[in-house]
Amino acid sequence: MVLGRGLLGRWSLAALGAACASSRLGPALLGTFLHHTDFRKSLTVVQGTMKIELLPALTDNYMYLIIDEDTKEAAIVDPVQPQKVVDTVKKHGVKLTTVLTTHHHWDHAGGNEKLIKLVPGLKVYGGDERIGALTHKVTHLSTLQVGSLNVKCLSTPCHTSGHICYFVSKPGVSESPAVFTGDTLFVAGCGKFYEGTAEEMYKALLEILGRLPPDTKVYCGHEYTINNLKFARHVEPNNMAIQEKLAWAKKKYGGGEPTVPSTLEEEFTYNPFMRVREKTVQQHAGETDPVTTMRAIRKEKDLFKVPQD
Ligand SMILES: N[C@@H](CCC(=O)N[C@@H](CS)C(=O)NCC(=O)O)C(=O)O
Ligand SMILES: [Zn+2]
Repeated sequence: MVLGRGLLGRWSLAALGAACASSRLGPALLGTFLHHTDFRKSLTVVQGTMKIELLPALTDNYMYLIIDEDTKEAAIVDPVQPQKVVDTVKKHGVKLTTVLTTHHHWDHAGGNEKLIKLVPGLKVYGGDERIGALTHKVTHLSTLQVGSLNVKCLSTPCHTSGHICYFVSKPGVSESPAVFTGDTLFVAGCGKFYEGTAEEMYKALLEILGRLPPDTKVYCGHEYTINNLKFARHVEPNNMAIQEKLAWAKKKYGGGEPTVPSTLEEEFTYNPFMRVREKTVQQHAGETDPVTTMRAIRKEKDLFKVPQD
């Protein structure tokens, strides 16, 4: 069972990587991938009166249903598999009003058009004209409401030029907030620089996301944690936080469970792209400046052969 999942995972990850930025190849591959999701369990995280259901999609994507328990209003992040979203909304008996799209790639935005047909009247937010069914274009620090929850849009261009992260909080409570980071920040990694620069990713990770409250829970666009941690270990072989998180992530993934969410505080301990100001990471890159270190380790990860341990 576990072996089967591993083999399928490796085969399909490579295919999805090739398809990621291509909107034409995406739908053709979609059908092939659907059954792989069966191995991956969903998970509900309760953060005060905000409830977040993680919905595995395709091979390694996540969709997130955000529920405001006070008003029973809900939003969905990156609904690439619309029928699964509709079924989950029904299960919870909530009213879906909002789509939050992180970026235009098909594995994130490719379900928008079908979803608005299934649920007419939805508001579709995003930061890029290339996003299907977009009704509300947002920019940096735009705000919106989902019931009594506040959503703040954070512009983080680099993976794509119109990428938006969504910071969700409940006013007047001490519960941790949440940030939906799409393909900007992953657990222990970051997105490829398809449409941006190392300067932009530095700003996104260290100056925008990195300055949110440290207990903010991080909900990212893909389950890439194990591969990311193997690269992190290559960059910092003596960092114990990486070794511990990798052992934990292997156990979780082996049981079909998500390794999401993390917290920003945790990311600063094991994510090499969040640690470009650290001497150990700079020394590995042979650099002395955080931005050139960011550029060097991203280039290195693009070519990194993940060990099969
Ligand atoms: N290398 C990815 C494969 C697919 C890929 O290239 N994904 C895009 C997003 S759709 C990306 O930005 N990946 C980040 C990375 O490879 O570090 C993996 O870790 O399995
Ligand atoms: Zn993606």
